[in-house]
Amino acid sequence: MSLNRSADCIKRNKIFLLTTHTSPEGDALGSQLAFYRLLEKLGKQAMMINEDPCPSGYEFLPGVQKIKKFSRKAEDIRFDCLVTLDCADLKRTGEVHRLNTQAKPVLNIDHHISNQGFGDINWIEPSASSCAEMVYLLYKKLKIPLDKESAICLYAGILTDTGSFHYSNTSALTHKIVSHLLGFGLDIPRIYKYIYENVPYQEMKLLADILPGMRSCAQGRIIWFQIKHNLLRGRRLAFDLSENILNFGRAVKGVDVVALFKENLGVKDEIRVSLRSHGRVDVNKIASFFGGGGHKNASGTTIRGKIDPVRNRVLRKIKEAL
Ligand SMILES: [Mn+2]
Repeated sequence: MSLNRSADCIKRNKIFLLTTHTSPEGDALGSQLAFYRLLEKLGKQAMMINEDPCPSGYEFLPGVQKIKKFSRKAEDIRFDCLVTLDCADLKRTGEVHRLNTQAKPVLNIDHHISNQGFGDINWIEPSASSCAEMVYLLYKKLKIPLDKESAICLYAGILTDTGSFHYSNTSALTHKIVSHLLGFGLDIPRIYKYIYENVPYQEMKLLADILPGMRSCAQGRIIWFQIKHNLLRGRRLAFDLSENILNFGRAVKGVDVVALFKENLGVKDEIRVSLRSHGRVDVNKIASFFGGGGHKNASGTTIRGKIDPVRNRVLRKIKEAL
């Protein structure tokens, strides 16, 4: 299995560039930082470069200040292997994959079912709750002892990707791993508070402004929201606004699919679509139809066009799948 090949790849190479997806969240940053520590413990050289900065809710993660922001100047950096974590395709890294000017081997470690295996070495585990769970297995495989710092990073990844252990991706193995991580004396209430209960007042007001726009269709089986770009006005948010809106929709009685349509800030006529399902509808299939992907119960895509026609096309597709 590809865990072995990933372990071999790590042993074989000396200098690594680690990256993850744009708009990074707990699993992206947690698995990247834990992987970085694993390399450090093996005496390897590594650097971390991401397209987007770390949201302030994750600034407590140990080592996060070592992550550099992508810049074209980095184009002459040298490495033996590019590692992508939690990225369903290479585009999800933003511009960072362009740093691989010498076409060095790509190690692709991910748990998205839509991942087509763009790497030279691919370890794709759709049954894993999170990429962090996979990085934990690498620690085991390479017999690298965990420490409190790596445990915090892995815990943050698993916590966020399982919706605090209530999504269907939460397995017995997930809890077994978490049980081991808790042995390092993690301050659970503090971690939870940093990630989920740390919303600046003005940002919570923003959420409160969007919620009245909630709409339902298909006899309440679809709930949808939209965010027009003038609402955000280029603000960098400290919390995951989209995730909070989607969670709100998930809680509605009788809902099968929640959809969020967000006008992208940087690019005109580009809509980011996020989908969540309670399990009856495979939203990875719907996102894949529109060129995106993800998981069966959580997926997303970016579609060119104006928000109204894009929304109508996607809602029609969801209705077909109900
Ligand atoms: Mn993930």
